[in-house]
Amino acid sequence: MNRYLTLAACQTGPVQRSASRSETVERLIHLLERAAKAGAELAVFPELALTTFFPRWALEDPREIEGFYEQQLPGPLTQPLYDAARRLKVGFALGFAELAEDQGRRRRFNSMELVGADGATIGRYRKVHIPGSERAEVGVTTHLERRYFEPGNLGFPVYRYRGVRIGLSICSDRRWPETYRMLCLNGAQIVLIGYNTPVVLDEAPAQAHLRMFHNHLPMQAGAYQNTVWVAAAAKAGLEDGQALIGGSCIIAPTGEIAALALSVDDEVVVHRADLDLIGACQRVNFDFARYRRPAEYGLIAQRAGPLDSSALSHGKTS
Ligand code: CDT
Repeated sequence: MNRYLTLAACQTGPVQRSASRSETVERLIHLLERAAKAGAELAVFPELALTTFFPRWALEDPREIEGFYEQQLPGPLTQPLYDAARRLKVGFALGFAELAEDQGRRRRFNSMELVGADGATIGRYRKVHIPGSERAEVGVTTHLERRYFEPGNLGFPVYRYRGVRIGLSICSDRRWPETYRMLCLNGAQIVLIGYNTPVVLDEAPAQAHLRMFHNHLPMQAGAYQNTVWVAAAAKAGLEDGQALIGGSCIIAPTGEIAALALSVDDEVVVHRADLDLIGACQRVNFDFARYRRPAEYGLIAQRAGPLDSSALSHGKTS
């Protein structure tokens, strides 16, 4: 018999700088209620879901900067979301800015927490691929994530939720094949992703029309090549003057988009994920034991470098 887990990608519209944590948490609870009503068993919220995407600014005031981070999850202002998970019996993954204490040193990570249907924390992921710069260049609106976060140090952990193996990943991570590869080699059956992607990056304005294509392309490829379900939630819309793409979606191990958000506002997309599709897709294309050729990959690695006609001649058939 097939096994299923019903997934919800809970996209949010913009979270303006003026919004209080309590207001934002109320919005997230409302989305979780909508997800539960649609039959969802596990929901994903965006990257940095509790605040505006503050790395768009070169902030200087340490107290102001600290206000964007969570020192404790759940804390007094976020506890109602964890209570809602328990009340609704729906787990969630939540992106947030993490201020961690490590051997007397304060460390900042762009993190995502997985919470069970009982409202208890299951585990955490810290974003590995931190894009952008540390310093704003004059005349260039730079994506400044490296000013605020260090690369994650937890690797690519996989956690169990209702017996299903769940991996987490954050925004820029979704563009890297390594993310899906590592999570799936670690056993993930579902990858949950949160993101904030500007429509226009001043470093690459000519690619603005490709932003949605480049959003879905790596997630569909990652799902297909690793035979995994992907659920991805955007923070979308015009946030503090910067437009963020939507396109939240649920992607099958076939690489097909099974459900897609249509707005750039608060929206829930739901799909009942058939977990047996993972094995079916593996058997067709990626049965490692039968089809993988690690010895041949080793040869290719040795040959990498200046083009060598003697190496090429090995491949000749005549
Ligand atoms: N938040 C995040 O990682 N955003 C990046 C865009 C900036 S790349 C300089 C993304 O991959 O969508």
